[in-house]
Amino acid sequence: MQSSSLAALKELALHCARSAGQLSLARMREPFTVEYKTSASDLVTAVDKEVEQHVINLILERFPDHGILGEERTFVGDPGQYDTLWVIDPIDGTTNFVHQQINFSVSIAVYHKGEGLVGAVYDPSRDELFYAVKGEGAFLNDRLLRLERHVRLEEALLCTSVFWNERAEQMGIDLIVKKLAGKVRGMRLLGSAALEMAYVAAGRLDGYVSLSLNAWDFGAGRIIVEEAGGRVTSMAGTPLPFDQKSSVMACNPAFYEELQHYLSLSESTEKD
Ligand code: 2AM
Ligand code: CA
Ligand code: CA
Ligand code: CA
Repeated sequence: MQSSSLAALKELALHCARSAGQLSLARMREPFTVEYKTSASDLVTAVDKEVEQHVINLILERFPDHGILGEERTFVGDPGQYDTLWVIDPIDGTTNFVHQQINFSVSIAVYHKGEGLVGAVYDPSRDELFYAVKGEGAFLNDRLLRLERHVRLEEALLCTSVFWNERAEQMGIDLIVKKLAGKVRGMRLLGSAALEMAYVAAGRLDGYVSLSLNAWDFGAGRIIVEEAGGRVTSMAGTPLPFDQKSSVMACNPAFYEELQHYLSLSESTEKD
């Protein structure tokens, strides 16, 4: 991948993130339909689908030979067949979009043969764009993000997304919420995994843990956290996969080993 094309990918990814965020803000002010996907706690709106289609159109206009893996599956084609794959979540935090009208984001990542090149997470309600380019660092708007502060686990502010369903206990929710919460300074739940990972890169949170996420949830956040100097793996310490759900931990490097050791205790449990 030549640097000129990396610059073109960055430019388009940032444009897509901003444009999608503006579209979701505009649509939020009008009535929109809300449907249940699998249950009353798993929502999708007409805006999720419209924004995903909008981003796909922007990408294919410029790069017709690229593939797209999006949560709403608006792209026709097998994402596994493309060297360059855009991994997108048009609205991450749909429940927040519907209920709070804040704390949601657009997540856009570009991968080439499995390597993360560009990640962008845009929070339109605060006009905050978190992004990173492989080897060029991570940024919040124009500010460089570096995780330089040494944080001990006891001093850490952690964030998690847990699913409050009947399978939560089986998936290890007790380990994360009851036991881990007792070891750290504080726990938060914001409801947008992409934004929570971006906040780890920005030092607003020291770590993020989830029992089960898809590639579109963590695709951009992983690149941004790593470029800021953080660590991102599954709770077992393995690289994150594209083709199946995975647990995710993203954190300040200072306590990565300690947190990973702690979380690996629940990694053998069944995933959603
Ligand atoms: P979404 O809003 O794009 O669906 C909420 O805690 C976070 O988890 C959000 O990032 C949300 O993404 C994601 N999420 C919601 N339901 C999920 C599920 N059943 N499995 C995995 N991730 C989910
Ligand atoms: Ca969803
Ligand atoms: Ca999501
Ligand atoms: Ca989504």
